Amino acid sequence: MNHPNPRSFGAGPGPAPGPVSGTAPVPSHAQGPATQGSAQGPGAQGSGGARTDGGDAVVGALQAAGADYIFSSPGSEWAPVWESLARRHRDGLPAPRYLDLWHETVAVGMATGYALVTRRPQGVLLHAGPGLLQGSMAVHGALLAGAPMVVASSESSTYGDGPGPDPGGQWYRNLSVVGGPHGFAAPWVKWANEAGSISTVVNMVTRGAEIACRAPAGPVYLNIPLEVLLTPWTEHPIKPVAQPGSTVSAPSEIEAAYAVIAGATNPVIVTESVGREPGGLAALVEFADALQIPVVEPNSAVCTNFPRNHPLHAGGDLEPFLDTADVIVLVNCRAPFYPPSRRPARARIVVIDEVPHRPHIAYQVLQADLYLEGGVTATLRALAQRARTDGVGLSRFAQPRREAQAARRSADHQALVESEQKAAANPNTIDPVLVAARLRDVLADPAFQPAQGTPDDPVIVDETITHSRVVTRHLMRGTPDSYYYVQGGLGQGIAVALGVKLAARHRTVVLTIGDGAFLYNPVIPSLQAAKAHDLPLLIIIFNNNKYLSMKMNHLRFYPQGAAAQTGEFLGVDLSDQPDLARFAEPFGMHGETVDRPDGLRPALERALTAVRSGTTAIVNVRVSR
Ligand SMILES: Cc1ncc(C[n+]2csc(CCOP(=O)(O)OP(=O)(O)O)c2C)c(N)n1
Ligand SMILES: [Mg+2]
Repeated sequence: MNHPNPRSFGAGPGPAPGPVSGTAPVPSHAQGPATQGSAQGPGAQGSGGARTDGGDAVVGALQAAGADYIFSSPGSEWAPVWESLARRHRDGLPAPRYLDLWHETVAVGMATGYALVTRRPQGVLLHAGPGLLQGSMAVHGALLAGAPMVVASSESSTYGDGPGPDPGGQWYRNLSVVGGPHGFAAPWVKWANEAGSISTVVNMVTRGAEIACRAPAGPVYLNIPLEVLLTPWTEHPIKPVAQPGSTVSAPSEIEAAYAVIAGATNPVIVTESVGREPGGLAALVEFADALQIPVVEPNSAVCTNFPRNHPLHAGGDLEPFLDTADVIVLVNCRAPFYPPSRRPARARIVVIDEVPHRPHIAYQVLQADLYLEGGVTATLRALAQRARTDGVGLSRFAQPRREAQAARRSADHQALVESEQKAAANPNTIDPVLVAARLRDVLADPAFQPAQGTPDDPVIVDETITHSRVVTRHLMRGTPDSYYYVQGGLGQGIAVALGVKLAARHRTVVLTIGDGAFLYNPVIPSLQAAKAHDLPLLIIIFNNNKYLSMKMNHLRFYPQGAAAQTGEFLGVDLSDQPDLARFAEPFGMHGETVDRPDGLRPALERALTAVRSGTTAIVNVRVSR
């Protein structure tokens, strides 16, 4: 059924696709929804497989790429996909599961959360240029988070002026964008292109999925014109996409790096995202243990990388090490120094990262002396193995290092306990530290564990701003995939948490979020998705009634300015917000607002009980700062 399509890649409308065999021409200026010729109907048998169309090719290609889900925020171009899915469901044929979602941020954010946990590329269908624009902030977030997905939407190639099916006048009048949506998607995805012909659509989807899951993983975008989706296609088996191969560092490179690291007196490891790699957290533990090197997980960490309770965890601040360390090992650490030119006084810098230079980062300074660019998990294991066979070089340093780290940890633990005691001392207002500490305790309390099965291993998805350090310090644990900081712009947190829950239904998923961030979320479509797809979340709002970060930023630039003198801080006030817990009501969810410390723990217990019984709970905590 393939027919020549002379259109070039790129922007211009070009000639219309050639005649579609067996398809009666339809009026080209009709403005209604797309009309399909009868021969394009599903299930019409050709000589080979079923005669379907481009929609089915997309579904088949996503299936072959291993997508478990298609997350969609609908548009008129997707009728061919819906038709394919309806046919596959009717005929008992395989297909990715399809979720209709009510907002682009929800579709993309859920794909992000799901891909973060599974590390597999998913399909996301949005509507034309406008739907892609609406979802673009979340797509950018997926790029920063390293979440693989194939995002697709359409453009028209005929605008109704072709002999083929009529796309509908909205494409001509409202939807078209000069250069095509792939033109404006390009800077915030890994790869953007147009699948301009039915002949290439399957391989374009495959190629997109394969690119998406290569390091650094991220979203790709494909413009699949509506006319391509409506073009007849003879179903044929699509080869399943193979798993990516692995990259490894040469033994000589490992040896050179090992010599530098093992020869150091005062080394430190820094990581932001080793936990994103399959087996990365365990491999880092193995490596750090083997060489007794402390691990700093800076505040820019995006996921769980190293157990917080491990004796070698050295907190979230690299600064104390910067001028004393003689070797700094950066493991998946895209932006270790700030300002970027802040040079460690004397350390040699070993970078372990499969792709150290993230193409999406505009400015990046690693100050490397040595690179190990093989797969990170394998590299860390090889270094640990090398250390175990060595022993001699290490023994003279191990003891003093261990002692220094033990002293650091004990001081840090003391400070943590004191900050929680201080937070608990005020009987009238709720300090944010108290929220994180109580939440941690309730989540760990055996009385609130699931009735049967394995003990819970909660996942924290964090979209707080000024409270994010409190969350990581007092709440983050360190089992694999148990913490994610929402990347990019505000407003995706609920969706990302839903995607995480979709991939980890047996774990409690907690969203910690500021009041401002909550208000940026598409709350109604997000809660609808939670309900419709049975994805109960525990949502904890750190509500300080303002955009505190904006005020802090203002004061940083103008400490004695007019705003500081008069108290007129613009861009800060959220005092006329409604009671955010009440958004739960129309969905039959659990919601409560807490403003006194003694009410906190019982409220968290009730909320967790609701979540364990399958209902999303929103706890709106009025915090003192
Ligand atoms: C989409 C988007 N718009 C605007 C911002 C800028 N911004 C960063 S933090 C912030 C305020 C967040 O308020 P809240 O969640 O209440 O946290 P708080 O500052 O009070 O800790 C804003 C508006 C952003 N990050 N993303
Ligand atoms: Mg706030």
